[in-house]
Amino acid sequence: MPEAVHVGSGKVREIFALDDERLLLVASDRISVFDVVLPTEVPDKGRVLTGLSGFWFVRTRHICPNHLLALRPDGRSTEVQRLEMLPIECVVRGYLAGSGWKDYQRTGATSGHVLPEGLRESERLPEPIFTPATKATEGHDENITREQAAELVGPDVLAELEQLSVALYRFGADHAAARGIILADTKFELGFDDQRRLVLADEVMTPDSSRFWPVDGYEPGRSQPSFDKQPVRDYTEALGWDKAYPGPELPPEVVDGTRASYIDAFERITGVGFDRYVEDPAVLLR
Ligand code: Q0Z
Repeated sequence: MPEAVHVGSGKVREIFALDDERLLLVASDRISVFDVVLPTEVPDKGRVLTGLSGFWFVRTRHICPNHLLALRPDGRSTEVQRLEMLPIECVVRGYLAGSGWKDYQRTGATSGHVLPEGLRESERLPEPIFTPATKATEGHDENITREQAAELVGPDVLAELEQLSVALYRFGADHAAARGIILADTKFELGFDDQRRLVLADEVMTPDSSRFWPVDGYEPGRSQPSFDKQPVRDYTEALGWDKAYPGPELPPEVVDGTRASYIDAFERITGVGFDRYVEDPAVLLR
């Protein structure tokens, strides 16, 4: 793409500059599991993630403006408004999992939210909580207290981020629950536009930025299977892989099962057939 300058890579996405005001985000079909990108791709995964983000961007405009300018006909790339990104991740948790569960077991709290006693792993929280995290360039994001977050963005911006993030999560979790998917937690990234307004950016409520669990079989007291990546986790664990680079190749039946799970999540949440989306991605934005 000669008109675009590559400016960054994530584990599974690439970012290009189109001009001073616009970026191009491209979602590949790469998949990471236990933080390692595997050598085998899952066809259409990038389209699923791009379509889901686009769906949420259009449907959450009443809560918060966002960076989306255009969804490209390939279904896996978006043109977005270039922002001054904030240095924190806006995590919202409706259920107790991952680092939130670890913090709670150690201290009874996470990011300064003191939680009721006796909660079990994966249990639904009385109310969704905002648990900001730092952005690690290498390795894992680290949960921070609201005092630390306020030092990074200022108390007024932090209060606004919390209110927006919780409102976005409630909207997404309610929508997903009605379609058989628990949105256990999710991570938002926001930035300032040229008028210092807060704008929602990056990817939104996708399986790569969130925990999606099937409602069927949900049971607190244990970790929950991932809606999308469980076939890959099960296969790689059964191999006895040590979760270090490089990861194993995936056999075709694991690739097919994983692809089907991503497409199932896409179709449940958007209500649009995936084949229709591939034909004309703009169907999602209507
Ligand atoms: C997002 C990332 C990706 C690698 C920068 N609208 C924006 N304005 C300015 N910066 C960004 C955005 Cl979305 C921005 N990232 C995360 C995305 C590949 C890293 F696709 N980095």
